[in-house]
Amino acid sequence: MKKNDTVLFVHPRHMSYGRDNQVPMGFLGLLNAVPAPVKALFQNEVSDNDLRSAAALAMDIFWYMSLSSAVALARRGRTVNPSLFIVAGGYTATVYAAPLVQVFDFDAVVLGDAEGPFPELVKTLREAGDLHSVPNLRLREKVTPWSYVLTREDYDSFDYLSLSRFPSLLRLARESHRFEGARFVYPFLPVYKGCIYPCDYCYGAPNYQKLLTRRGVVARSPARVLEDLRRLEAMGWVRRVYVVGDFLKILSPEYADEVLGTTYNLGIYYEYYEVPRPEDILKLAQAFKGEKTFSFFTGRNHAANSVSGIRVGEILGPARLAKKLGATVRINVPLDQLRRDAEFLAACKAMLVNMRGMDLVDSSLWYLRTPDPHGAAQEAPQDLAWSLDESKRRPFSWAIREVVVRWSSRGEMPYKWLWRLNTLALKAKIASSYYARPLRQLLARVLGNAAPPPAR
Ligand code: B12
Ligand code: SF4
Repeated sequence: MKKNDTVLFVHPRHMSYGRDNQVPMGFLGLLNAVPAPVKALFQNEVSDNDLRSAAALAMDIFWYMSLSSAVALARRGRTVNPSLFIVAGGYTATVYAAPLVQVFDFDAVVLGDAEGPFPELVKTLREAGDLHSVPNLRLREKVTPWSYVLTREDYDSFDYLSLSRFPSLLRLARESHRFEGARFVYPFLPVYKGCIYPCDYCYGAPNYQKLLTRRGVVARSPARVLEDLRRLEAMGWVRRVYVVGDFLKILSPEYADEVLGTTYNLGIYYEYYEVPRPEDILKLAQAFKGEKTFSFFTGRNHAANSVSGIRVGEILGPARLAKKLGATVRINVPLDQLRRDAEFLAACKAMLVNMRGMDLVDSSLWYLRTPDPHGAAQEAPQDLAWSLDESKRRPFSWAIREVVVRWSSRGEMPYKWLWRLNTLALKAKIASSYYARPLRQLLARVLGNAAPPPAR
């Protein structure tokens, strides 16, 4: 790699998912830390010329839905520019590191935390050094020691918020803050990585996190989080910040007090992983002066079940308090659980009549391939074929989502209507699933069939 060569950062298209504008926080952190000229693009912006003039192509394969697009872009990159160095990182890249370098066109995958290894990789490439000295690398013929683990010091020193190196994301982000409402583009606040809950369907769970990053929970210092919030405030155009990670529950009360013991001229979107105490709602409502959205999980998502049961009923109390404080309330229901769990279905139906003015969100479980003791997907070849296929699939709901996402980004009213319609549709889904079972039983009895077909 020559001294002035560019590293092309590309966020791959999520084939089966209409939310390409969500970019992993870590991608931005690495982009801002790389000691080389960079260009950052969404996949649909990449031209052959970009690929030809770059020395390295770096992609996140964080969510599995980007897998097939990333593989296709790597192929295109290799064809257009055979000497291009192609590298990926993120949860899904880690799990599929071996096939990505052995079967597809990737030269390297950074395993686990990349804050240390990735800038070092770029430096080594620029100096034409020996890649085997860079930790956490899956290369074609070798795995370098997986010795880098993110520390608080490194976490604090990284900048996960600056968008100056990614102009198209900056434009989208600014647009998304023209209106009220949680549009989920930017900024996601980095507070901690990992998780304490043992949800067996999530890479955040301690046993999987250990396999995929070799560590437990790591948090930034509260002073650094506070500094980031002040930075966002100073930008002027940022109306709200997204906190996806219930630090009130997962980190110490002192930590929360240090971050929230002041006020911010910002709004907040916050996901509670467990039923919050009233003070956990009040603290946030007092600290953030702008618009607020509080999101509550029921069922088997975000620890609610693995820790303490379904708790649909318990969520309504805190949700009402949040509403009273002027927040938009989102109740997340894993609709796929309704099919399997009659008790949960009954609890959800009872909840419907009590959630006036609250939004309902489908939080069905998402795909995860179990990592083996080396952090690789078990039964990798079959899994990979399945994942590639799955990440290419474009269900009908994808098309609807594409249209809706575009429409809702046009203004305040379409966005509000979108949520109302979505809530109505999901309510209807719960109610109809609830009545489908007794109806099927009745039908079976009328038709004289002793064994009714099982509920789907
Ligand atoms: C925060 C979060 C989100 C946020 C992401 C915010 C953001 N912009 O980063 C939001 C809410 C947007 C989100 C959405 C979704 N998420 Co999510 N999310 C998480 C969560 C809770 C934490 C992720 C985290 O800690 N990031 C920390 C940051 C700082 O680091 P990082 O971004 O991981 O980046 C590091 C590495 O990944 C790597 N890396 C990343 N990019 C690159 C690029 C290169 C070139 C390199 C070298 C390295 C690299 O290096 C970085 C530095 O170390 C995890 C669960 C968990 N506790 O881990 C689930 C998780 C990652 N999400 C998951 C899923 C499935 C989803 C959704 C599909 C769910 C949904 N209902 O919509 C969507 C998909 C969004 C999309 N558009 O595609 C799954 C992923 C499983 C999988 N294999 O796909 C997880 C593991 C949860 C689960 N249930 O299993 N999520
Ligand atoms: S609480 Fe959420 S982030 Fe933590 S392990 Fe469970 S699903 Fe993953």
